[in-house]
Amino acid sequence: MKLIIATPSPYARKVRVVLREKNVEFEEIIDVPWNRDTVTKNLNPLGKIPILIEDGNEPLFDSKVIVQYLDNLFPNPLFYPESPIENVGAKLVEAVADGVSDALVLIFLENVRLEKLRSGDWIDRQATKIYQGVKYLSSYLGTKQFFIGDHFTIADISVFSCLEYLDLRFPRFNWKIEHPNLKNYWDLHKTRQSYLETKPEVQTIETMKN
Ligand SMILES: N[C@@H](CCC(=O)N[C@@H](CS)C(=O)NCC(=O)O)C(=O)O
Repeated sequence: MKLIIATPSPYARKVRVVLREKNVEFEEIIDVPWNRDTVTKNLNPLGKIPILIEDGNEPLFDSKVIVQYLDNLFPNPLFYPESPIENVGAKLVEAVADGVSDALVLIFLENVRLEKLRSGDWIDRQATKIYQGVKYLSSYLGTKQFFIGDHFTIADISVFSCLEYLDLRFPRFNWKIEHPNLKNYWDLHKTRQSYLETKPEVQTIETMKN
């Protein structure tokens, strides 16, 4: 099994963490999906990582699709809970965390454009999604140790990936001060081995000319 990733990507990180937690052997292939020579365009019509490659199978893409497939293939431990209430809760938290990451990516890309082409209104619009999304996550968590019930699910992995990506791309938002319960949660989980092994690392990408 091979997983195509980008080192800063919060979406790729979700899958990288899940594969480690499930003890699945796999090879990580690092790509830069924004560059002209990316391998993604031949494997995913949307040109995005993560992409899971298995001999004899079609490439799989989208972190949610890949993690659900991995849960079916290697159900121990399960990251999408079986109980309908917990299952939908985990997906809702994942949707918000991924949505915050989407807004962070859009701000990052806007800032890669030539300065005269950048839109402050667009950046502000995305920033609002980030502030509101993190506020929602903070209130969903409350004083719990895990987002869903008392176990580690895709909700936790998505939020953790999103928060550390936020530190990388949007450090002006100090969520640790703004939402102390998220800071406590982050402190509690930050030494998890699968997190330590997948910390986001910046990549250099080609500048967009227009
Ligand atoms: N919904 C997708 C999002 C994946 C995504 O946006 N990946 C980014 C990297 S962080 C990408 O490859 N972007 C390249 C592009 O949009 O051209 C998922 O969960 O996998």
